[in-house]
Amino acid sequence: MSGNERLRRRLTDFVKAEAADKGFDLCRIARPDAIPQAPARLAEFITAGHHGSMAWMEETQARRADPRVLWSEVRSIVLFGMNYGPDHDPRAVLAQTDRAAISVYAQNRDYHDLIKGRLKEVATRFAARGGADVKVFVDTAPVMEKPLAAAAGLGWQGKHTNLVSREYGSWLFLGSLFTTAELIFDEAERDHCGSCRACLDACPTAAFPALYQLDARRCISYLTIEHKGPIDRELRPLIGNRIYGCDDCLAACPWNKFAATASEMKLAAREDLKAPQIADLLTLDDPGFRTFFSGSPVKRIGRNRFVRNLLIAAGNSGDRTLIAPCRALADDPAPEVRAMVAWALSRLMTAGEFRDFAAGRQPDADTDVRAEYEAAGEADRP
Ligand code: B12
Ligand code: SF4
Ligand code: SF4
Repeated sequence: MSGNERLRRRLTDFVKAEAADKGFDLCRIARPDAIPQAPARLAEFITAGHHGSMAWMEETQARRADPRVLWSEVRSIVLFGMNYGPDHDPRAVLAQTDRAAISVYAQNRDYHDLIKGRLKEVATRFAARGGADVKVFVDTAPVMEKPLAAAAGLGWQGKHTNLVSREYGSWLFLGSLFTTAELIFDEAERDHCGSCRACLDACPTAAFPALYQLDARRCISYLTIEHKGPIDRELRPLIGNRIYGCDDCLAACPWNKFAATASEMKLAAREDLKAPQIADLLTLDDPGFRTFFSGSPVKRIGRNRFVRNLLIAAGNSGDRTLIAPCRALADDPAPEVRAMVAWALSRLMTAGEFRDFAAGRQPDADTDVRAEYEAAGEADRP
């Protein structure tokens, strides 16, 4: 073994040991040129409009598609996985229509802060040891984390497009460390989906136009978290009580049976976020929302979009006790809230009750809200 190879081996062992020490469950290394199909597939996704209103995907396309465009000096990419396996079946809450379903990843503190913090610790020690430059990324940077993680062998991209691991199933957060150091590359993982299509069949909104492809515009995760405008009327009933993200395709994967519960205590679910009452959450004003979701990723969408999502869940609940808390929001300052009050009440009230309620109101100043009242009044109901 040459001196150069010995150094590569030492640095590779060092970064993997540091990763384990900082609580990462998986750590493997990819070449910067390891994802040759990614640029064309990303281009296809964007050309088809599957990114919806996430304009940042389009703006960062060149850098995202190729790590060497993001940082020309990168020589090795270290991929990290942290298991966030739940200790309960996240689908159980979907049958409790008076409750709100928050996706597993958002049931405790924001994973971005946790993982970024740990990655920075690894990066600092690695840079001091190897004298190389480093950059760390989690989620928000223009890095295609899933194909890179698959190339490094953390798992494979399942038909639901997420990375699946033989040890942790679908429940892995990803992060990366780019470095100018030459490390020893790992082998890619092969696809273990076989003829299974459980994730595709589990999707409530039929968001997969083809195997291994997602149309984000139909995905509940996109609709409840990323999408700011009104949600299509025909998609609203399919959202059920999912108010922040969705886990259905992940939870359906048979590889989860090998998954362990998250060992990182900071990723364990907050009890009060496992199945909160819709009625309670509807009463949150802006300060109340910020306090309740302090440190949580849910805070990111702001109180108005959050209440918009809750009103859709209320409208889907069939629970007439939610009429009063929905009515209480009819004059909310946020038009997206007032608009969804119209939709929710039109679903919870009888046609006569809704007609009387709507007739007793001044026409709304906002055109979208007026349109909701008109559409709701015309809906075919008892
Ligand atoms: C944009 C985004 C979203 C969007 C779009 C999702 C998507 N699938 O693209 C929305 C808002 C919908 C979303 C939702 C979710 N997200 Co998200 N998201 C991202 C983000 C920022 C970029 C993903 C991206 O580049 N998409 C562009 C598409 C083109 O790339 P792709 O998904 O890799 O698509 C590949 C396949 O389509 C494949 N392909 C295409 N054709 C074919 C054909 C064959 C034969 C094969 C084999 C493959 C193949 O090639 C493409 C390129 O590699 C990443 C973080 C990051 N920086 O990478 C997190 C990330 C993917 N999200 C994550 C999570 C956890 C979620 C949710 C589970 C959250 C939730 N519970 O609500 C859902 C899951 C929904 C789903 N089924 O994908 C995790 C996934 C972890 C993992 N184990 O994979 C990531 C990696 C964040 C992180 N750091 O942990 N997300
Ligand atoms: S997260 Fe939910 S809505 Fe999105 S693709 Fe998966 S099952 Fe479908
Ligand atoms: S549910 Fe089946 S098809 Fe989907 S990712 Fe898991 S193994 Fe692959």
